[in-house]
Amino acid sequence: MNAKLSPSLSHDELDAFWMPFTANRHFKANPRLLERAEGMYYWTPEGRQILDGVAGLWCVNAGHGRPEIAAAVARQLTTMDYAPTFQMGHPIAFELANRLAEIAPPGLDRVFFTNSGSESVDTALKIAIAYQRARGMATKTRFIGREKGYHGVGFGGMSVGGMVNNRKAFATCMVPGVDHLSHTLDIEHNAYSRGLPQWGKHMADQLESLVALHDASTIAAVIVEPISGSAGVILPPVGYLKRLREICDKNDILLIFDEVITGFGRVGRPFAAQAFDVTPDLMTTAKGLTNGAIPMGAVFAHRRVHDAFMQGPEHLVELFHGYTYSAHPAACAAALATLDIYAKESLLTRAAELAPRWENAVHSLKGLPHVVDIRNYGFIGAVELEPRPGKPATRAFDVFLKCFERGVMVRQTGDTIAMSPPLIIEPAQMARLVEVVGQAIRDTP
Ligand code: PXG
Repeated sequence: MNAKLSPSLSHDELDAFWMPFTANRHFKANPRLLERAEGMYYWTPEGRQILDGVAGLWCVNAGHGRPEIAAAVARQLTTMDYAPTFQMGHPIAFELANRLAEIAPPGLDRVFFTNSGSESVDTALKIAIAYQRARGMATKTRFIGREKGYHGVGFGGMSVGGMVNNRKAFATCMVPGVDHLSHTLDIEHNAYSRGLPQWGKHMADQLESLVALHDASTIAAVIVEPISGSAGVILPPVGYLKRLREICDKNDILLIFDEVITGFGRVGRPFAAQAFDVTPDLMTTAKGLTNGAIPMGAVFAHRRVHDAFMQGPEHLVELFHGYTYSAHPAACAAALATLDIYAKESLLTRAAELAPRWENAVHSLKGLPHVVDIRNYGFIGAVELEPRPGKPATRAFDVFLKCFERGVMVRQTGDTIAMSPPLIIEPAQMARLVEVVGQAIRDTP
């Protein structure tokens, strides 16, 4: 344990780390430090126990501190710390790709490794463009994203994403040729839906309008999160994703599902594609792939997409793309150990079994002051609060802070409180999580 990470960490010691997606000045005036983690809990340097209501950041699906993962990584690092995957290979990279293909949606059995969700998204976008060119459709270069979408922070992901604060400072640097569908959040029609909202399938028809506007011959791919996470948990209306699939098929456009948060059991199946019975052509993942223990991402490509590249002279590189750490041995070891845990403990389907209980727990917050909507699916829950007039996001931020003071970690985004616990959560912990969130909402004016 790091002796310096103590309650007495001074303000000066906090300055050097420019923290990501953080109100740095506020944080450094009121630091919230985590020092140790096991199972469903974190502990602060002062020894306070914090119930993890968000699986770290939607990634620690099997719970914290799994010794099997630590042992596999340690073993791998002492056996072979690093090996390149450019024109070379190591056995566990192939083993992992095969294991992932086994749980993938039908046909998505070709796997490209990255180090994060953002890299997975940019990789998928590049594969989409290069695929269209490889099959002689080089004019198909546009992307269609969606408002409120989050696809990481690379230039590609930012451009297809639709979260204004993530875009506005970089507005002049957007990838050209991107248009956006409307988001599907409609509280007026769908407030307090349990699971997927019934209303709103027709919103997918907007894709027809965008195709008519730009022409199918210019569009490479549509990218959406099956369930938007970062924007505050936005669910697809029943039939919406199927309709997107139909329109993509009709117009020869690739469909990319960004499953960075929905992947690896979050929605009660290995992937949302299976939960919603809609198979994309490309699927981006990260986070739960290694239980958050080692950074890693993976893009699943349909075999048809992959095979379009496998032409021309065999000694030539087919896709000029990849990372020094693609399929890093330590990450492969972490992912294999994680998949073993998921299989042994049936974690990839546990959220489906416990979804009714989770749904009831989350919806018990209905009727509390300022609550205007509650949304849930699998082990995902969100409470939407009415914004304070002229001060958006401050109410939910105060609720987040109160929860942390009282021993529960949730995520705040805008005026939404999001919950996405490790998939090992027990009913008593669900009750505790929701009770603390409820009390914090009651006590926040
Ligand atoms: N796609 C999706 C759908 C994501 O949710 C990324 C891509 C990017 O992944 P990396 O590994 O590059 O961060 C994400 C990341 C939140 C939250 O509070 C969600 C993410 C990251 C940080 C916070 O909901 N998701």
